[in-house]
Amino acid sequence: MKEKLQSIKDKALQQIGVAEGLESLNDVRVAILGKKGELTSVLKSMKDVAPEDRPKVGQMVNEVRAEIEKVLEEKKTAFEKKLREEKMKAETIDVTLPAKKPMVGHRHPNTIALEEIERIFIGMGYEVVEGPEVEYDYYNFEALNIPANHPAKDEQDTFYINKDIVLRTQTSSTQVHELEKGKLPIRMIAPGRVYRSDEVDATHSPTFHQVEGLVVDKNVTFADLKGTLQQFAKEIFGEDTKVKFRPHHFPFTEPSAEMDVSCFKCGGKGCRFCKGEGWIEILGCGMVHPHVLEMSGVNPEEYVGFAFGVGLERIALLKYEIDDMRLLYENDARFLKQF
Ligand code: 2NL
Repeated sequence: MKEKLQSIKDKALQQIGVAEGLESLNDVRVAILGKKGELTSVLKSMKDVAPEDRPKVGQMVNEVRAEIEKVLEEKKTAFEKKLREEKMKAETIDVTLPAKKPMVGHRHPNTIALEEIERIFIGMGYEVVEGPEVEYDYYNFEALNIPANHPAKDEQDTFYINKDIVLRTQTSSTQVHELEKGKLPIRMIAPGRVYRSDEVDATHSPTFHQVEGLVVDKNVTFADLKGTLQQFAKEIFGEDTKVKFRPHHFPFTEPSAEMDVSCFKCGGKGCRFCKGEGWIEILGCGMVHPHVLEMSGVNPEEYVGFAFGVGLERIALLKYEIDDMRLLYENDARFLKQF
């Protein structure tokens, strides 16, 4: 019996020694210690052992079992350690690898143009004031000398929230609010989004942006208006830019004018860019109509004002030589990153 146990033990230890992995180790365990294993069958055959020898044989079996289990467990731990190390090695992260570069955003051409315009006027002592895009008909039309049934209301057809409330067609409404506050003098620009009931094409959009300017003080003249806008044109289009004022009509200014700038591509000789004209129309302006001042509680005998309105998209399109306004609203990053 002793020899048999010794041979089972030797065989087990030999098999454990050559086992190549957890699976073959488990096969050894089943073959020796399992329900139908060799050592188990020795225990089952105890009935054939003389009763007086049973305790001794039982003890021997237990010792052999304990020995095999110990070696099995050691080998199993070693295999698991090796597996864990291999896994760690395979999964290491190289923290020194350069990270993926995030996409860096970019200012929209409209924003670049607006910030440039704001910088110019802030430099001349103007304040930047923003106002609501949803306005009373009164502030958008009536207070600007455009009463019901005035033909200019047709030209500036907009979106009505109801019969008294509209989406503003010009940022002048913001300036009317400032006039009503009665804090004079005023030197401000009002940038922002405006709305018109227009079909989309290369030069029109139902929503676009305007920057309007307003100066109200004592002794302001048309010469101040001209000097201010000439300075603005030089700063935005270059020092050599000339300006030209053509008489025009707006209901809210009198007299009114449109200002052209000499073509900054050809210097005024005429080219494809200015369609051979040598001049490019840039904005509308004029002396604030006395009735407009009066309606907002400013005494036109005491105060005078000048005002102007410029389309932001118009400036952006010209400055960056973009030939279709729709490109500004499509948000195609390939287009936007060029500016
Ligand atoms: C244009 C050019 C303009 C004004 C806007 C203005 C504002 C007040 C009083 C008087 Cl509060 N005028 N703004 C003046 C002249 C031209 O915009 O093409 N508008 C349709």
